[in-house]
Amino acid sequence: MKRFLLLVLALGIACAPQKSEKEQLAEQVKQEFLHAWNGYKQHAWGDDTLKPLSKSSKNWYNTSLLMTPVDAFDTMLLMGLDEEAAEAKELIFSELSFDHDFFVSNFEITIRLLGGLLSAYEMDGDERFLELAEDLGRRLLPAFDSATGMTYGRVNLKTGETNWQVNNPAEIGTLMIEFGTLTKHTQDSVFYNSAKKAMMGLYERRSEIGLVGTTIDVETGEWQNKEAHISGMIDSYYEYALKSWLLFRDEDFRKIWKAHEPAIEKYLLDEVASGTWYGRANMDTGERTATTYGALDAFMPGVLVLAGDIETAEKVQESNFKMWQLHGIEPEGLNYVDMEITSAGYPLRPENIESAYYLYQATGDEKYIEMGKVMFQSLVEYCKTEHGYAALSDVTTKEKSDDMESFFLAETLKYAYLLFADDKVFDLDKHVFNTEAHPMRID
Ligand code: DMJ
Repeated sequence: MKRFLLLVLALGIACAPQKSEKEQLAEQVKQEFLHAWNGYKQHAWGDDTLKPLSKSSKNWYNTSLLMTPVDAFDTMLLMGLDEEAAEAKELIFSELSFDHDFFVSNFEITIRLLGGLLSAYEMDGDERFLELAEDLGRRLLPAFDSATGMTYGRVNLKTGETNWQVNNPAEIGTLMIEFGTLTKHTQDSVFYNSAKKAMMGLYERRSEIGLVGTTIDVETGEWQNKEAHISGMIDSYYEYALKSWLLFRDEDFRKIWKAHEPAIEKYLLDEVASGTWYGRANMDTGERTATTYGALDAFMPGVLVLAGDIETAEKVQESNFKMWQLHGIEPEGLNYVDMEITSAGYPLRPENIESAYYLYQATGDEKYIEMGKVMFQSLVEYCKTEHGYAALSDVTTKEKSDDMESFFLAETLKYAYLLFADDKVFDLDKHVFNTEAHPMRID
């Protein structure tokens, strides 16, 4: 009898479902998320972000706007971290107020906080998230008050004063998903219409060859810097043109994307010996101005997947991964012709892993899991600290800096988790991610 029981036990163990490598990786990402969140809890609770080396905290402005908890909340829900989500929620409802007399970045506050509150509302259903989002949205509206409809970069949350008249396409054109979703839930069209007007204002000022530059005066509509690229200061304008169409099915957004897509391919896409990259060019002539690429540019394969151009997406992602492997973790800037670093930091950015996630969703090719695994493991190896995760000031020396951006929890670990997790965890076909990885439901 005893022998029989032992046999049954042994068979039971042998038949117990083994966790696949992907499931194990997803679990590891979740544990690393918890490690980073616990660092925030221990040393930065109630403030905007954790300073992981000095074990302290910092605020963006003179009062905390709870950047990390709001940005991280929907990742917790996706990971099934219900206890952590409940404590973040309690903190948000007891502490978060936007009634402050200081200027904020309209773009950053929109993508991180407005986006975070709206996805929290859609996923959790608590009306208080929507109330906060609406209050914030109304306080940001004065930023749209310019002669062209394009937004000022900074707005005072209490007085509605604005400044930062010379703004850039990313900050003007990365508001539609959040303000459009706010209209959907409040039925007040002012949000959708304002964000659309800002985006159309930019689109109407594209060059004859279909590109936009780096900075523009929102009162005069004159371009101040005419360098075109897909990097920081322009990047998510293109992302939002396509995604706004997918989310709202408004043909005007498709028109914007379709006007820019061929120009980006013709003048910015660059096939050289080291791979396929995006360079920089003059927006009027298309003449190459620089061959620099970097961590921020790495978002493009993800957008190309949504646009249906898998072939280009795959080629650029090969280059993205090459950039990552050059020093074991990607630099902020790289000259892709001589492969020399132009900017050595790594602030825990998500874009490379994000693109691997989209490509895996589209192709099912295991090589994207392998890429994600390498990227995730190097994050753990080089950026993990005793009390969280730290940015690198130099990817060649791996020297750390005292900073853990909220997008590490909102985006980097979310995309890593979703790349490895079971498909049932999240349905990409029914959502559009804002540029801070906050999912908005398509319906
Ligand atoms: C995030 O705030 C967003 O992804 C934005 O579009 C670009 N910068 C960071 C991540 O790199």
